[in-house]
Amino acid sequence: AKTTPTAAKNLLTTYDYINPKPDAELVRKSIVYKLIFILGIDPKDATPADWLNAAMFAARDLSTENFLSTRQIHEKFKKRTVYYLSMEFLMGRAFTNSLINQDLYGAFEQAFKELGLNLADISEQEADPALGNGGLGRLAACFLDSLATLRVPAVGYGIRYQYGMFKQEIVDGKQIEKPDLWLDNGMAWQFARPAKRFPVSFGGTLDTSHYPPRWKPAEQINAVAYDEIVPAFGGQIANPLRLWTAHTGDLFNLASFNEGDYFSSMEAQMKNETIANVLYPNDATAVGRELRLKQEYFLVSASVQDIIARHLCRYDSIHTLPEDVAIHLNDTHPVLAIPELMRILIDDYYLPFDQAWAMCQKIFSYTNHTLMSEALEKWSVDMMAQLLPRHLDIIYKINHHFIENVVRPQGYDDDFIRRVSIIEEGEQRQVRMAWLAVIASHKVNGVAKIHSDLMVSSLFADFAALFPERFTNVTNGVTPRRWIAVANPKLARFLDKHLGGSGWLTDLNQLNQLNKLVDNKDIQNEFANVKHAAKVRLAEYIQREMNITINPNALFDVQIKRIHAYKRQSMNVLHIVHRYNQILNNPNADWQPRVFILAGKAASSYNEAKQTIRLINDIAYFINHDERVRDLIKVVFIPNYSVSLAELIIPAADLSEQISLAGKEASGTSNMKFALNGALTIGTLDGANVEILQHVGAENIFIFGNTVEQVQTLYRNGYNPYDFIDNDPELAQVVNQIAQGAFSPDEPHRYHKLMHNRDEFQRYADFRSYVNAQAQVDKLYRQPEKWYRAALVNMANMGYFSSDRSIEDYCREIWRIEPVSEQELPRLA
Ligand code: H53
Repeated sequence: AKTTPTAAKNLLTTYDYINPKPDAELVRKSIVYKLIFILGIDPKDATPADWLNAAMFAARDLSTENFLSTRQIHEKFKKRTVYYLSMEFLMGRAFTNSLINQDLYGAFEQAFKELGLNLADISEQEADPALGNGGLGRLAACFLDSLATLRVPAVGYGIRYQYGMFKQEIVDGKQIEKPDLWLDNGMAWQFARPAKRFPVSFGGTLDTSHYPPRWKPAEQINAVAYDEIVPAFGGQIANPLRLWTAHTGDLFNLASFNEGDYFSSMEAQMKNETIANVLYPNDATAVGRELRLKQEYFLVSASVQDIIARHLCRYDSIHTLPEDVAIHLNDTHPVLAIPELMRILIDDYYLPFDQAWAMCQKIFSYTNHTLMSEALEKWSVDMMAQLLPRHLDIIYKINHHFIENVVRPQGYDDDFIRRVSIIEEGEQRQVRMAWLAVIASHKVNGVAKIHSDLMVSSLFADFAALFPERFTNVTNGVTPRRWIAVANPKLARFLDKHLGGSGWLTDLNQLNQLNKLVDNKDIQNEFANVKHAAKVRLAEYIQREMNITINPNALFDVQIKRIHAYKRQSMNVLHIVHRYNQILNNPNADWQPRVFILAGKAASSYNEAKQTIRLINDIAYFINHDERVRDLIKVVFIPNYSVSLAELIIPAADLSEQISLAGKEASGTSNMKFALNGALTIGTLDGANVEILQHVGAENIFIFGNTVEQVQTLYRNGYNPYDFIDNDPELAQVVNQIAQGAFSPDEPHRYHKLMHNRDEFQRYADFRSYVNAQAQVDKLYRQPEKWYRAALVNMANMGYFSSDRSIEDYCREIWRIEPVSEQELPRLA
């Protein structure tokens, strides 16, 4: 039972205890105090990492009151809350972001100066928590920033993986995966909550002789919470990101230990701790392994139990849950939350099935992030029966209810029923998680217009016939706090100056005002200087870390994202080699120097992606060492792509490569970050590129390649890559060079398969149009006035792509959530 001393109770119900903004002196004292009394380190002996930890504790103190009072406001006004469930959160470093969001950067900078240290260097010590793979995880992080900034009552739920995304090293051109020990230096930013723990059960048997059936699980482990503060920009509000870790201390078998059997004393403990151990390194591909299923259930079981506990603190009945709670499913990964909530409502609260189901349909909503069949999660019925027998039983009941009460009454035939059934029949029966998500949710959204349209016309066409009103679009967005203020401070100052203050940071449509300045030569030059400074900063990094010299006056052509065949990094390579050939053929022509920068990780089991990385590195080595090329081409593959590397690279880009095959990239989000930082896009009519084109105008973007319709026609007619290779001698030359070992003389056939596969993603069909678009890029870059004008137009029209707009859409159309109002905010003393 909780006991709250009266004095403390008063403290938490009045708001006058909120700190005034500290000055540099107070900050300095606080940092030194933390160093001595929290970390137990003598300032004389402190390393930069120690100073960082001390400063993070000091900064955390300054958001903790906001964090606690935000919770109080939500309780006091019974604010309907959205719970965002995601297997991935790619938060990036927390420290600088929190200082900027709380307007404390200046005070900390000054405090460190007085200590004889440099804030920027200290910030570099922070580990970048890579608890995600790519776009989906980073989107979740941008959304948390916007949710807090817009004062939306929201909690993120995820897993606190011991090992995040692996650390990528490049050895002899090949990707090597090393463990990422992000917790090694401590994690000052998170509060451990040892008292917040929920049991999570697995396996065992289901006794159906009772109603409700009794699940007798075979194992149980505890999920324990860690809370990370997500501070709003502009202070006052801070929301939690709650990350679960597996606690297995009670599984330690003291009896066997005492008998000297050390290994078996720890066996159960070790087996179960693996649950929160490591993130599966697959992006947009399903894995289908038992441990992954366990992880997914671990996340949702702990989160749903916590959500119900929070609800019952405010209301004395479970029946009000749908008024109080919205649960959002970030892709199918957390879809087991549906049968888990059903189980609790039926088995623990004795609700009838129909009533529990009606509640679920009000509570859940689901975002689909991909149409690619290999990414759609399906779990074998056998595996589920083993691991989660009660949940499988509930899924059968949901399916039965859906088919008998929804589908059949509308007169659909057996073939249709087979297609929409949650259970896929076949040699191995499987549970289709996306189907379950659609059937249980009141809203299902795609992440860009073209993707949402395709979702309704292809993947979910049958469901769209059943419930058309359920489907909607929310185009993705990115937070300008991280992607301008943190990543590109010089650009932020430029915008402050020309937009009359920093209002754009929370109202990105203000960038519109730049439209009237785009022809101003001084402003173009000023922006060109901002860009140049970012390019110098990146060039220094590449020199220092990779010992490669690049020229900051060259055009920086950048493709950074997960390595995946559909994203077509290998088509980028075709263009590089083609350009190399052209330069050798015609060395005295007036070539535009270019630096090709690529970065990204390949899933450990994805051979083609790993080969692509090796090819890029082989080509980089070969071309960078060919003296005939001089400085006209440089190729750099920067290892270990991460959020913090993106913060360094994106501001420095002139050209943003968004070249996926049309219809395959659901949205993309780096496309938005680049344009926001004044890079021009070369891209296909895919994902959010289509909307970027609409916003910036066709003169300010390089669009090429086949449309979705053309791609589908090619597939339908039996796509043959040689139709394109054989008809384009320059393409044939490039393909043959790579396939026959021009860049891998030690192993001539290394890339034969990569070049001569069935070209599933139609690189060869789009090659010529890509090369032509690249020629247009060179031409425009040679006219700096036109280029920087176009860059400014891009920035000016990016307002729509703020994640604040996305979150406003979700709140209005999907979650029906109201932010904390001005009146509900505590008054500052
Ligand atoms: O989600 C991004 C999209 C992007 C899409 C990506 C994604 C993942 O990162 C992981 C799994 C998945 O199904 C999709 O590939 O196009 O921008 C955020 O919506």
